[in-house]
Amino acid sequence: MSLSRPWAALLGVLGVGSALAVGDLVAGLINPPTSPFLAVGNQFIRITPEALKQFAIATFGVYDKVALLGGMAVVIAALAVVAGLASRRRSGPGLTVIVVMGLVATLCAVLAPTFGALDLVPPFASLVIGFAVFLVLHRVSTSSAATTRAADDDPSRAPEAGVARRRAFALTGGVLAGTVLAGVVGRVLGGGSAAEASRAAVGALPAAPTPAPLIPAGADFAANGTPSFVTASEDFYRIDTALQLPQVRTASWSLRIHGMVDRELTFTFDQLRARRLVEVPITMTCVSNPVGGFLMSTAVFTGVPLAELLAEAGVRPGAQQVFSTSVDGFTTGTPVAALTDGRDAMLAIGMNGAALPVEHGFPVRMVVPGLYGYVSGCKWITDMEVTTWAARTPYWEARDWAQEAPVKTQSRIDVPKPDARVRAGQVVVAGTAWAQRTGIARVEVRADGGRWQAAELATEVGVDTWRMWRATLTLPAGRHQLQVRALDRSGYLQTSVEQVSIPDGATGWHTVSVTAA
Ligand SMILES: Nc1nc2c(c(=O)[nH]1)N[C@H]1C(S)=C(S)[C@@H](COP(=O)(O)O)O[C@H]1N2
Ligand SMILES: [Mo]
Repeated sequence: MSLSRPWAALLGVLGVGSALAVGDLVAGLINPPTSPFLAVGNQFIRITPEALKQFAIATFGVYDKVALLGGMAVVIAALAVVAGLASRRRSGPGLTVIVVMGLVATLCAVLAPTFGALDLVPPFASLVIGFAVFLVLHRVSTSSAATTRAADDDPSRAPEAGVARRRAFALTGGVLAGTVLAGVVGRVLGGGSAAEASRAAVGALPAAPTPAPLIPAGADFAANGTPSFVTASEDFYRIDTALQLPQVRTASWSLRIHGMVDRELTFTFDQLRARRLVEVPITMTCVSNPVGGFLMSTAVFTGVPLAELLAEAGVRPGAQQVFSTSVDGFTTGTPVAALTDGRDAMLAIGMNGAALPVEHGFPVRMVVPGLYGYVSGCKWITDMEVTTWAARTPYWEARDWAQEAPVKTQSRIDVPKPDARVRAGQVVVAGTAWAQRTGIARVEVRADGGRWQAAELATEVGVDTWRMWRATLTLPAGRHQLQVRALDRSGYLQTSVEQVSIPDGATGWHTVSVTAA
């Protein structure tokens, strides 16, 4: 007996929906990131070609992940409706779609870099529940439709048809309610307060014996419109490949340092915290930061010097990179030289005086001044392998980004904003410049390709942090093009050659058009 179209579509949605909800619930109970929905999304991110990724970031910006999850939900819902509509007579087509989806989710689970056997449980539960729900609802519904049809011909069977119909409605309603409940509980369990609770328990950090120098009052020109010298942790930029924030508790966290070392070392969180800590203001920059962009921030990081840990482990001759792995499977490759040349490379446990925020890598991340984040800023770090470049290829290097990625000397105009209207005459122009490891020597601005004029520099905090600048330009009424360039202490003048971010960081002079009136 054939089901009505809306009813068949509803069964398709319930079959697939119950599978997803149960998958989330089971994952929530054992390991939230293994939710089949997220596992598929994460696999999608890993295999997306670089060009599509850049397009998604350009189009959706920080909402790229919301867009991905929303797009997936739409595609899955459409498939579910089609599966239901194709099953108006027999359950075969719908069951096939559910099995294929279950197998795809299982495959994505297996392909995850963090895969463990237990991760098979959520997709398996999804498959079994989705299959059973669809099969049973389909049976009950088709038999109800058949008795209703029979009652049309033989009115004496009307009570029987009524019972069958009520049974089908009750069961379907029950499944709907169960699906919503499982989905909500799964979301709550997976939402992750585990790390927040652990972070709260860490409480205040021990006072670092070498506290960060107090940031001098003249370190920024925030009053003129530049960012504040230290970025509030909530405003610190963020780059994550994972769809969901890893939830790590200090109690179950450990770090292993191994590979080309004399002694393999393992640390618990308490052991790290008990070591000599340093507190250093460091500017972090993303290689994807376009000229004039804002994918950079500055914080005072508290942590354990990496040079000390590596000296204890004893790095063997021939080692080239420290290949770090996050609990979410993300990897970075940092040149050994950058970790041992005296700069403030550290395993950070604190940021701006508090324990590391969950979104910035709680409980421990790597921070290396002077290198872009993708080769140095491994968050939720759990493993460091001292090795060669040939032996291991880190996450972004496998996607055509450069192996060596020192932060390039750059500068940016923060005010006036692009296309701003300013009052003709004396106009204050202010912004940010950076030349990590060497420091900024001079910043110059000009209008309309005219004479370069030296800007006033804010008080220097260190060579590994950004430096604010300001200048006053005379702009007659009309449209003007403002430009900035930096000269660093090595004598390098910021290039005017325009280059995009990939493979090793954007270059060019930041140019802003304004109208004076
Ligand atoms: N586990 C993990 N660590 C990571 C990343 C990531 O996606 N996952 N992104 C890297 C990149 S590209 C940058 S620029 C920095 C950004 O650090 P933030 O999010 O704290 O600003 O983290 C790095 N560490
Ligand atoms: Mo980045």
